Amino acid sequence: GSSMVRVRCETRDDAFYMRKCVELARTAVGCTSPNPMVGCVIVKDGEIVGQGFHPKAGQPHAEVFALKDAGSLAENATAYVSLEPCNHYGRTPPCTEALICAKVKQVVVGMVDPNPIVASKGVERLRDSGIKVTVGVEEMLCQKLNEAYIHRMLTGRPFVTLRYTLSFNGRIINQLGKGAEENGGYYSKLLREYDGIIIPNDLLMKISTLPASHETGANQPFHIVIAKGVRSSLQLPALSARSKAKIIVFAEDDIKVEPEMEGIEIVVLEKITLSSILDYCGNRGLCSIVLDFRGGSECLSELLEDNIAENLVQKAIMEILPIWSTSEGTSQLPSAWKSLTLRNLESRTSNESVLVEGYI
Ligand code: AOF
Ligand code: ZN
Repeated sequence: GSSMVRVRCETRDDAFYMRKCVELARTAVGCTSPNPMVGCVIVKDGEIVGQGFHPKAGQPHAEVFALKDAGSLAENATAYVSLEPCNHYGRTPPCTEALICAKVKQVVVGMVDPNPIVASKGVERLRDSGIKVTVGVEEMLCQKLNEAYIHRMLTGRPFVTLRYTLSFNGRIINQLGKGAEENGGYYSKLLREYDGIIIPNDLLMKISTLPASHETGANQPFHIVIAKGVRSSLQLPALSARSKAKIIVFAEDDIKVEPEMEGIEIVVLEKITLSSILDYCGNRGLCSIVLDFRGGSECLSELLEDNIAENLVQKAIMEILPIWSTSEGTSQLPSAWKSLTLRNLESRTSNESVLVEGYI
């Protein structure tokens, strides 16, 4: 009999190689902060001859790994980078010089680096040395990849994602959907991706361990504990086996935190507000934070009630569960948010739940 052969043809244009860069960059998800995730491929005669990504702040940039991988084949090749190559001496030397030294003939850039010490200077340097530079290929994809990094570069504050779970009868509840916290679950992945998670003190009593990502090899987020109204001492739940003791406690008094652990940072503020928390965390190098809104937390409701809180939150993730909740407690977002809508909605459905996310 005859058999049919299907060949999937993918046009290998600039966008194709840029998507490859983004894919490479994402291999370091959760590991690069406060630096961005960056991927780079070197292409010669339609073939990828070198590739690399930025693994971690302090380590070489994506371009350096890709050029090393390509070796002498980089000469007269085209380099694709998801972020503008840097032109400054930071923890590592400038990537523009590495590209010039390797004699690449063209550089295709996903997006300009919002970092004021780079911003377009990398592109200028390359052009001045006679390299052809194209900017803005798959730009939206590259921006989404580093939405947290970009936000902190532009505002000084971390990118904040509000997360909550809705019941069938439309209440914000405390529990999460089945599997959400396990390896591969959306909550576990979220915690791998974000630098910190805010935990209010009135939730501490209801949980046995501090939340952790269960993804293999995941970096764990800072636990940002809000001890609002706590006057003398605060009892922390156990750290889960995967957690690291990366804990920042915000208090309004000189409180004692138990159990005593090395590395706990206690920050005393005259008045705890979402903006004061975010200012501190932004300075501290955190680029992204999950504001995990659990039903029944008055502490979180108060934080979000703050008049300007709505401008401080960039994204919302809602998990909708088919269960009926009879528990008392907070069931609505603060009315101060009434003028807001969500943009660019995306959803995912499983048998157990629906996940909806959108930008504020
Ligand atoms: C690139 N390629 O892969 C990355 C870039 O302290 P450093 O030396 O690592 O510099 C950090 C800054 O460099 C960071 O804020 C951002 O502007 C840029 N990151 N640039 O060309 C990369 N990670
Ligand atoms: Zn660089």
